[in-house]
Amino acid sequence: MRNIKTFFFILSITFFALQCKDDDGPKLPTDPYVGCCGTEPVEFTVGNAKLYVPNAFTPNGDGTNDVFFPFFNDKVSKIELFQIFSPKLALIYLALEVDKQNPSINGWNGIDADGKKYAGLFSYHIQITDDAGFSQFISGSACSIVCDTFAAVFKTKTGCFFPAQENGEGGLDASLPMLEDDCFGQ
Ligand SMILES: [Ca+2]
Repeated sequence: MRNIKTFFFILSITFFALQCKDDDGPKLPTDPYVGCCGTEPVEFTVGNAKLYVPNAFTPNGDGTNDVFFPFFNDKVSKIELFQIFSPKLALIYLALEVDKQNPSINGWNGIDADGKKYAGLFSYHIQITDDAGFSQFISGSACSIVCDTFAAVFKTKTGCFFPAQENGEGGLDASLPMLEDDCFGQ
């Protein structure tokens, strides 16, 4: 009997201790950049068309990497349904068509559907048609980086490719500088 009482006493103490541990102190905010800069491709081929879609951008209005949009070569005839979704598949941004001459005007500026700055992982879907009429959807994921304290993780992350690293022909030139040292902190 005594042993059973002792057992339940220890059990209740353990349960209480675990509960205390759970409520112990303020919760740290979650890193919004988990999953950024993965192994997914940033270059695509659709028939004759070639595209580069960066997987990171920094919409802080400093004139560098501020807008998210696809880069492409001169074999693209049409870019339609440029869609941005949250990880929970909520539509954040939609452009029915991307202007071929000036694609950045239809790009996404990092503001979500509620008018707030969006930080972290998102997915995109884009319909491309090449100059022979071949049409295909491409999709992938990328990250919006607001230049806060969490952005320091990008100082050491590898595999992040920014708009500034486009090669001028719808491809990536990873040797080009990303031009983002200020955003990631000193
Ligand atoms: Ca920027």
